[in-house]
Amino acid sequence: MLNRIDLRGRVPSATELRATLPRAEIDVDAALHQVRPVVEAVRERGVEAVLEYTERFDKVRPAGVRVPRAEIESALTTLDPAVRAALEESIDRARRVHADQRRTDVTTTVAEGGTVTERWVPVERVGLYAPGGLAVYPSSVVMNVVPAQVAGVGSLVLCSPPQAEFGGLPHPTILAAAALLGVDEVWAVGGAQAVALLAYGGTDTDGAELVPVDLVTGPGNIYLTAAKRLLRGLIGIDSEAGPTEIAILADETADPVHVAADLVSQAEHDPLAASVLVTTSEELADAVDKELAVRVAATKHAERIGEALRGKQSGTVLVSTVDEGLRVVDAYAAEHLEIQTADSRAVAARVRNAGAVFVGPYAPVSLGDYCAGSNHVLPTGGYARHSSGLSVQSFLRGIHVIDYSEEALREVAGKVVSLANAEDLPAHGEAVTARFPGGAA
Ligand code: HSO
Ligand code: ZN
Repeated sequence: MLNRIDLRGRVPSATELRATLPRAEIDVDAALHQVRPVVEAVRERGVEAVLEYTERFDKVRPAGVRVPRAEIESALTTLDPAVRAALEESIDRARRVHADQRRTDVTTTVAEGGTVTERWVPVERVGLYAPGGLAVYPSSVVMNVVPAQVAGVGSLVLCSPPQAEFGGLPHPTILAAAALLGVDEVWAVGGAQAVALLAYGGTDTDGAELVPVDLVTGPGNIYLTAAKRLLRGLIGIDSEAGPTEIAILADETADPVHVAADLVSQAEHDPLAASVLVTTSEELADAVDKELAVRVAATKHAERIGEALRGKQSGTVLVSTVDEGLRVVDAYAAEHLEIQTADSRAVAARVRNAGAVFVGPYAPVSLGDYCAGSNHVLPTGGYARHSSGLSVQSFLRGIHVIDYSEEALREVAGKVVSLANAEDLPAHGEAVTARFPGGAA
């Protein structure tokens, strides 16, 4: 079922590997052309333009965009108790993990009387996005809101697309998750319109104000990503999210049923999702293929899963050794990487590039999607080579505070002057010597 690439005995360099390995081609730049007029219209005409695009793209025209508080609260009262308990568990575990990510301010005494402090300050106002589309993601509300709250962000607004079947409100489970997390500002807007509204702000039909945000985080489709790329600078963004990916590094000790189930699980997101198996065992690869055929036929979203698994972005890579496998998965830099080998902990410890690593037979990606406590907003498309997933850090800025006494400045004055002169910027040096009219030395 999966395309097969045989690299046994001839694993190429990391650069060549990047070109060889299966990967979806997502052309965000092409989407920019479609998104630019939407962003412009929202900048010029605010909510009026938002409602027009909502009607066109979401096939519903709500009376307004801001979700009334009563709707958020009532979504919680109608929430299935089992889902409520699961969301509460997910929130609790995520809060515990993210609380440990908090940074403390650090002061370095560089010279006597001279200190530099790195002060961590939360971003003031943040817009969080929870997608609709093929599925609704209350879990993504948790994964965005928890680190922002732990970081101390004072003002949070959640956007999620309106759903025609819920009278133009976001999906009730999204609203219920917001209620559980204590988020009371929710706007029913999706896609590029949402990013534009968050960036420029706007006034709703009933006069409610959306105050522009400083940072937008959260995954979405290619149009949302294009809008983030377009508006980056005016707002900060998290890493651009592409279709989800799972890579599994497995040897002959792996259970083909587990491997197949996990490959299928992430393919469920999107026909463009990537499921990649890297294995030393041809027998395992064959057994996984067999198991995939059975599982795909039996599961609910067989059509998009089949498309994702057969797509050129998915496949099996055969390697001779686990070491070679590590080179392959490092070059691929998956959003999610499972290690299903003998001594999986030791192998996992050697991984350099991945959004998140899942160790051994009992840590499937679905656990991380919902209830491990880790964050599921992770770098895709090879971005794991240079970026991290969402964390408390994503919502903080480190400000350097420089505090020098007269004596501490005097001591280093000559060095500042020398460097200023070397750059032909003598006024820089003069800003120091002006403080010591009798000479610094
Ligand atoms: N696997 C997705 C997150 C998710 N899965 C949400 C289910 N719900 C991207 O990490
Ligand atoms: Zn998932």
